[in-house]
Amino acid sequence: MDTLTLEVTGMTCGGCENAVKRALGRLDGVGDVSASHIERQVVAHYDTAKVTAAQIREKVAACGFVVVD
Ligand SMILES: [Cu+2]
Repeated sequence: MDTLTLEVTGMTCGGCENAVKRALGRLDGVGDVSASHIERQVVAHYDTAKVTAAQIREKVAACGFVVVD
């Protein structure tokens, strides 16, 4: 498992955190995910053989949040 740490803006509460965690959890190859709107951070553990960092970033964006480069 690799670890992807993203700076994410737009999350404002625990509901946003849960939305990200649920969405990423549905991606095959994604393991534990933590999200914090206070730290503006999403950390995802993932299997590089099954899913790419780009796919994870796209999924966060699809939730309506902004991944900061
Ligand atoms: Cu929220």
